[in-house]
Amino acid sequence: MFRFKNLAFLVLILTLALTACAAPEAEVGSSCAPNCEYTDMVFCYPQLGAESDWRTANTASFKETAGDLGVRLIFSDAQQKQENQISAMRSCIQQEVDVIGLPPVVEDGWETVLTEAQDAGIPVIIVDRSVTADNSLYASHIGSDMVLEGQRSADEMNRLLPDGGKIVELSGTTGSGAAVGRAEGFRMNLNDNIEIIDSQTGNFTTAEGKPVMEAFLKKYGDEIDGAFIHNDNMAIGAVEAMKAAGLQPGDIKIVSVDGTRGGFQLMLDGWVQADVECNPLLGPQVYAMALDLMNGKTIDREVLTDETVYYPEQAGELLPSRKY
Ligand code: GYE
Repeated sequence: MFRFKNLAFLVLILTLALTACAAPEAEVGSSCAPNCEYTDMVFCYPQLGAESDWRTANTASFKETAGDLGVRLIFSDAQQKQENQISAMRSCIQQEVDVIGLPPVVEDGWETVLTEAQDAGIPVIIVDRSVTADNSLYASHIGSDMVLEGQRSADEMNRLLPDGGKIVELSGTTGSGAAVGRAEGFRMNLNDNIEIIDSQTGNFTTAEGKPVMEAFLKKYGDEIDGAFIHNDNMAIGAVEAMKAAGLQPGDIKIVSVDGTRGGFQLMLDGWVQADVECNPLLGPQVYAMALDLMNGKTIDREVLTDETVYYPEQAGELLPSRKY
């Protein structure tokens, strides 16, 4: 009896010691798991800004889908400032939301706030652009393969300038996953006889794209054979600058990215020769994954959007049915 008591005591002490040493685990599923429904979900989306038509369509996708499904959406607009996104995330953590979707304005600097979310047991889905933080700090990434978009853009430029030439690059927001990936992929596939003579950011906006192209035209005159432009909104600005400088459609071959209605119109008017698709309509997919996370289901750690390239010949037929 005495011996048994001793053994039981030892087991108790060992159990307590082991529990105390165990690493803290992220919460698995919500209290409604495994039967959570969309109407149980509070979803936080600290949107990065409203810089482009792509972004407007992305925001609409999250708002409309939330309405359709009955998800309670906490939405904010960070006006392209990382510190605003971080404070919006902190406010969502305080409100104990179920899941956070983060479209990060830039790649770096997310470790601290992602750790805070993890410690609070709130899973984060990185949406659209990527982060450099270790992937143990977030649940998954859903978005486009930006490197592939850059490679496709280079393939088009190679086709448009078979004898080589000089090109300029109008890049997206400095340090953003979209700009970094597209620049990298583009350089991977670009033919050796095509030289990138300059590269400047237009921050993904029409307003900033225009003066960048104006400056390129002033500096290089008719030396420029082509332009790789990281999104359609900057292409709209660049074309305004080209028109003002007296250029005609096709004088400078343009490859753009996104596939928005604005980009399609530029193709119809002859200014853009290829538009590499980037799909902003991610709401349904992201909410479905968020629900799986609430229900404690296993999810894919990386989900890349299936995309294509659009050409001027298709633009007229497709434009009326384009959603963004
Ligand atoms: O291409 C651009 C937007 O991150 C993929 O951001 C997105 C990019 C998109 O401003 O238009």
